[in-house]
Amino acid sequence: MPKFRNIIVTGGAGFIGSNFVRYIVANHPEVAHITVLDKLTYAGNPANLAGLPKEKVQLVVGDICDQDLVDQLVQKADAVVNYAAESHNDNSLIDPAPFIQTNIVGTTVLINACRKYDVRYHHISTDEVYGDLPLRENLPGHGDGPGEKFTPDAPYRPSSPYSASKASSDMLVRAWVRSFGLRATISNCSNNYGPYQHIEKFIPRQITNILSGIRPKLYGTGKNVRDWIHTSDHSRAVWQILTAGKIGETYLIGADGEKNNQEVLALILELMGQPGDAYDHVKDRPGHDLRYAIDATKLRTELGWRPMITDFRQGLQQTINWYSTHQDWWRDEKAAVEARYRQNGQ
Ligand code: NAD
Ligand code: TDX
Repeated sequence: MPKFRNIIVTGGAGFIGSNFVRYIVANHPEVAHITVLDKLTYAGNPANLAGLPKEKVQLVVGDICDQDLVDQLVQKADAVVNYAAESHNDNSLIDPAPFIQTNIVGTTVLINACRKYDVRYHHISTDEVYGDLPLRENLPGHGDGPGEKFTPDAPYRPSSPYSASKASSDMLVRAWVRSFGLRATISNCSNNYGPYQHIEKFIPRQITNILSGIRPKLYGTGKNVRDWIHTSDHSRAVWQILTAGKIGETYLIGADGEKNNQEVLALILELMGQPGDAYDHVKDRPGHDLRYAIDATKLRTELGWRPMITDFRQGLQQTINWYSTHQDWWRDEKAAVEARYRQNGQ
C-alpha cells in the first residue's frame, strides 16, 4: 500500500472535501500534512475545518485554475484528491460558465501538474455522468436486473450543464491516464447527505426551511429517486481507492440507499414533528433526472469497502440534530438562498 505523507485536498472547505480532511486527521496519522486548496466560493467555508490541528491542516485560499499556484503546491505533494467543483445542478441551469471553468479547465490544470511532477491523482466525480434510469416500477427486474443500476462501464449520458462538466472532467482524466501515464483513479458517487452540506441542497434546504418556519419545497411530482449515502461512508471509500485502487480504474460508490424525494421529505417532516402534508409542490427542475442507482459491487468485492451508516432514518435524524444545533453555521445565508429559489419559481 503506498504511503502518502503530503496530500492536497482541493475543495476541502466544502461539504464532502472537509469530511474527507476530518476523516484523514482522525484515522490516518501516517498522513503528516494536508494542504486544502479552496477558492472559498459561496459553498466553501473555513468553519468546516474548525478545530483541526493547524500544524497538520493548512488552508490555501486559491483557485484550481491558477496554474502557477497549483504547480507550486503539487510539486511538494504525494497525492492530489480533487473535490473542488461547482456542484449544484440548479445553479448550472442559471449560469453554466463557472461549471465549465472550474470543473473542466480546473481539472485540466490539476492533471497537467500531476503529470509534470508524477503525483498520484484521485478524481471525485458523480453518478450523474451516467444520466438517469427508469423508475423501478417500469423495469423488468424491478431495478435490480442487469443494466438497471449504474455500473463503471455504463455509457456517459449527462443531462445538465453540471453533470456534463463532470463527465468532461472524467474523460480528460481517462485520456491523461492513457496518453500520458497519469497515475489516476476516478470515483463516481451517489447523493451524499450529512452535516456541513450547503443549504441550497435538497435535504438541508428542507430541514432549515422547517427550522425557519418556511414550508419545504418539492420539485414536480417528487417521484424522482436518489441513491443516498452518508458522506462519512463516501470518505472511507475514497481513502480505500486512493490507497488500494488500481491505477486507471473507475469505482462507483453507493450504499443501496434509493428513495424518492417524497419519501425523504415525509421522513424529514415526521422526524421534525410536522404534519405529513406541510409542504409545497413547486416548479420542476428542467431536464430533471428521474432515478439514480449505483451498483457498487466492484468497490465491495475488489477493495472490501462496506457502508457503515445503513440506517437512513438514524443518519437523517443525526443530520437534523446537527442543523438544529448549528444554526450559526447556516442562518446568515438562509434568506439569500431562498430569495434566489423564489426568483426561479422554486
Ligand atoms: P460543495 O459545493 O459543498 O464544495 C465545493 C468546494 O469547492 C467549495 O469549498 C468551493 O469553495 C470549492 N471550489 C469551487 N470552485 C473552486 C475553484 N475553482 N478552485 C478551488 N476551490 C473551488 O460540493 P460538495 O457537495 O462537497 O462536492 C464535492 C465534490 O463531490 C464535487 O466534485 C462534486 O461533483 C462531487 N460529488 C458530490 C456529491 C453530492 O451529493 N454532494 C455526490 C457525488 C459527487
Ligand atoms: O428544494 C428542492 N426540492 C427538490 O425536490 C431541491 C433543492 C431539490 N429537490 C430535488 C431535486 C433532486 O431530485 O431533490 C433531489 C436532490 O436534489 P439536489 O440536492 O439538488 O441534488 P442532485 O441534483 O441530485 O445532485 C446531488 O447529487 C449528485 C449533488 O448536488 C451533486 O453535486 C452530485 O453530483
